This record gives sequence, C-alpha cells and structure tokens, in this order.
Amino acid sequence: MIDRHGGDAEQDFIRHDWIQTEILNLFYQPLNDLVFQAQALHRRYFDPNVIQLSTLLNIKTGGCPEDCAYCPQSARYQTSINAEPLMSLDKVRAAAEQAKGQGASRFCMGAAWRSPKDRDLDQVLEMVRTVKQSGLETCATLGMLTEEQALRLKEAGLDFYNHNLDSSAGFYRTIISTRTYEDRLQTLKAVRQAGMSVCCGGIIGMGEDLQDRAELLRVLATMHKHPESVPINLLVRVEGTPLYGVENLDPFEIVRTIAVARILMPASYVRLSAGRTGMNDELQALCFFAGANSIFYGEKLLTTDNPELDKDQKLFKRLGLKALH
Ligand code: SAM
Ligand code: DTB
Ligand code: SF4
Repeated sequence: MIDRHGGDAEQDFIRHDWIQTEILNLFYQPLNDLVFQAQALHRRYFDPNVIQLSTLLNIKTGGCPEDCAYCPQSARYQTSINAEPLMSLDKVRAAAEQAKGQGASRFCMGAAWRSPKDRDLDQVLEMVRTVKQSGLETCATLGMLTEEQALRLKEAGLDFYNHNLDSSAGFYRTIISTRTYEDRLQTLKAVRQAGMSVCCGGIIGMGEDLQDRAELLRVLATMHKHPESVPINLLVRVEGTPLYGVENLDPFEIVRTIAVARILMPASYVRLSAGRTGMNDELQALCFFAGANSIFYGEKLLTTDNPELDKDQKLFKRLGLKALH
C-alpha cells in the first residue's frame, strides 16, 4: 500500500525507501486491485490518454565484444546480424527528420559498444547536435561512459542516456559476465552528475523469477532520483543467442511489472519497450491501463522488428490515445 509522506501534494507518492517485501506484496495482489491502484496513481501525474513516442536508430550494428546472453549484436553468438561501421551523419539526419515527421518526440541512437572510444564519441557528438536541430529530444545508448564522456554528451545537447540494469544483481550475473552491475551503476551516476535525464529499466522474460523483477524495480525506485524514463523490455528471443529457447512469460506478469513500476515511480515515463510484436492489441491496452505511457515507435527496434506505424496508429485511434508533442 502507498504511504503518504507529508510535503507538497504532488510529492506525496514519490518514495525512495521501498523495501523488497512491500514490492512483493504489490505483485501478489489480485490483478484488478494492482491495476486499479496503478491507474489511480497514473492519473495524479499524467494525462492517461497521452503516450510518449521514441524512435530508435542503431547507429553501430553488431560486432560487440560483450556477452549479454539476450543480445543478437554480441560477436560471441552466431546470429543473422553482421557487424557494420558507425553510420554516416547524413543517414542519422535523414532518420531523425523522418521520425519527427512521423510524430515521435524523442530520437534514441544505439551503438553495439562496450563503451565508446573517444574517436567514436566525437562523431556521436555531431549526431547529437544534428538530431537536436530537428527539434526532437535526444537520447543515446552507447554502453559504459566515463564522467568526462557523459559531460561531453550533455554539452552537445544530449537530453537522455539509456543504460539498463536489465535485472536483479543476482540474475544479471547469470546473463552477462563481461561487465558488472556495479559498472552499470557507475555509468548511471556519471549520467546523473553530468545533468542528463536517466532512461533505465530492464528485460523481463529471460527466465528470471518474480523476486528478480521486484528487485530490479526496487533498485530503480530507491535511486536518489528516479529514472525519468523506465523501459520495460520483454525479451525478444533471437535465434543464435543463449536465451533463444527460454520459456514464454505469462503475459499478465508483463502487466503486473508495469503496474508495479508505475506505483513505485509514479512520475516517471514507463515504457512498454521491446516485445510488442508478440503482443496483441488487448494486452498492449491493458499495459497502458496499468500505467505504461511510452513506447518505441517505428518499424525497427535496433535489429529486430517493432509494430508497423499504421498498426500503432490504428491502435492509438481505437484506444483514444494521443501522442505527446
Ligand atoms: N551496447 C550498449 C549497452 O548494452 O549498454 C547499448 C545498446 S544495447 C542493445 C541496449 C539495451 O537493449 C540492452 O541494455 C538491453 O536491455 C536491450 N536489449 C538488447 N537485446 C535485447 C533483446 N533481445 N530483447 C530485449 N531487450 C534487448
Ligand atoms: C531499451 O531499453 N530497449 C531498446 C533500447 N533501450 C535501446 C533496445 C531493444 C532491443 C531489442 C533487440 C534488438 O532489436 O536488437
Ligand atoms: Fe553489446 Fe549492448 Fe548487446 Fe550487450 S546489449 S552485447 S553491450 S550491444
């Protein structure tokens, strides 16, 4: 249950002291109770009929040295992805302009790196400046950053940095061995210190249990400042990756995870991220009702498919949802 903590009305429900048992108790509730609570809180902070749209562009595909067991871009796994060099500035500009024309409010550039080399970062800074000129919010996900790199990105006009914790620290260890949970927290700290907004969430459906999902959300919700954007990705099972054969997650667990994220971080955008191609309209509508108010918009995520634009537009129309501008 939510405690009132005094202070000004809008701050009442924002807490940073959540403990695991409280979070598990939220998960254990009947779905109707959980979703009702999440939707009530959602309405205190957001227009429930507005959805934020981010478009992704993979600016550096494949060949990544890391061993993230879910990822088709790791050089360690035999997938259908071939490594490509860093994309040209012209292509990035064209993709940003297209995204803007299609109604996205944010443009997120992803790179299959462990961390950017300074030479690469110089080119990314140019991309950030270019995307910024188109009037879109800018976001990037480039791997681990030093404090200096974070400051340079901020200076170039980067609004958001995406860096996911992926799961609980315990489960994380079973899916990635080439960098630690602590490394990720360090990067997030550098992003915050540089003054950028944080986009941080995880992946569900990797074979983790409910405790792991609760623990991921606990770590996010006990950060000094909640991430402004919380992507909840459903694992996209890609042939050739170690997690390809993992079992299906019960769709109601997706809804529950979103609802709990909404309750723990009521003022953050909760994104129904990867995995929407495998969800029907009814399940997505239930996720929005549970408090998801952001999606990736555009026919591709990084390397895998996302719903077609007209499919999403039809869904928004049927649900009476409007895009955030
Ligand atoms: N290489 C950088 C890094 O890992 O920090 C940035 C790009 S990486 C592809 C961005 C995020 O995509 C990962 O942290 C992970 O959460 C998500 N991701 C990658 N493969 C995925 C998959 N198959 N299903 C769902 N999410 C995935
Ligand atoms: C995030 O949380 N999800 C996005 C984005 N941040 C970079 C990535 C999803 C990737 C899904 C698999 C792929 O397309 O390669
Ligand atoms: Fe590399 Fe990022 Fe994929 Fe991990 S998730 S293998 S770091 S591209």
